Amino acid sequence: ISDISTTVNHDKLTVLNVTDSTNVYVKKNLNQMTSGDVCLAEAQTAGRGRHGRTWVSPYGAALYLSMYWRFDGGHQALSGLSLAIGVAIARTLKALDINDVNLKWPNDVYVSGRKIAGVLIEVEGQMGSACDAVIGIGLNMSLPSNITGIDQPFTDLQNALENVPSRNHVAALLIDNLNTVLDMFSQHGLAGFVGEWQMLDIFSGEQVKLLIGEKEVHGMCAGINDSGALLLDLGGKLEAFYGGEISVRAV
Ligand code: BT5
Repeated sequence: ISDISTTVNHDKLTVLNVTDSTNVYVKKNLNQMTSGDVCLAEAQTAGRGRHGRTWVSPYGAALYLSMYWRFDGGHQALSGLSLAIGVAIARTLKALDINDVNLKWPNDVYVSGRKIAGVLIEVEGQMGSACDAVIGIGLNMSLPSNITGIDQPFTDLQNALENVPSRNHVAALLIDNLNTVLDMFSQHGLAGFVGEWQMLDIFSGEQVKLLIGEKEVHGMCAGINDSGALLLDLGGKLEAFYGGEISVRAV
């Protein structure tokens, strides 16, 4: 199978057969990209998660998608972007009639308590000036039953639905939702998505522990703010926690 690149109404769609990572492909071709351009692949040999983790990417079993978007406001214009992208993925799953969809701060998408999709956003550009964002999404469709290497509960569309829609259909829905969300996010930031995100929050109102490096903080999940920080109720006092190397666990 050969790689294909097509451009319709300025939207470029590149479909690769096997690549290391669709995010890497977009980053290598930044100077040919305009906002909304997409790269898809059948398989990734070095699919990446955050903080050097691996995204298991078997052939033909999932969507491996990266969208390019240019932000004029510099890095601070991107705060909360991964949460807005989570909303775009949740809308896509709901449009496919999957109801038990949840988001976990900052970037995981769950169906019936199992991870179905992840988001990796990589940003290039100087502080303070316009920057280039590569928004990578892995969305499991029909993973092989003997799959190994995923060290947490996971699922795919095949598990969640009786009739699995075509990958093209899912890709088109996702790309449409991403464009809608990114158009609004570029103008108004995360504010317009906070309510929807909180409705989907897997830990809403629950006691959790945050692991911040060596430190642990216990509190009750109280949603997010307009910058995308996680709000924890620490016994009557709300505290905001910003991204980086923080993970949230149930207690
Ligand atoms: C993520 O990282 O969830 C971001 C994943 C982004 C993948 C896309 S695919 C297209 C684009 N190109 C890339 O190279 N990457 C992006 P993180 O939150 O660090 O989660 C990683 C963890 O998820 C792993 O440590 C495993 O526990 C789990 N995991 C790995 N592969 C998985 C899969 N296929 N399905 C569900 N969970 C998986």
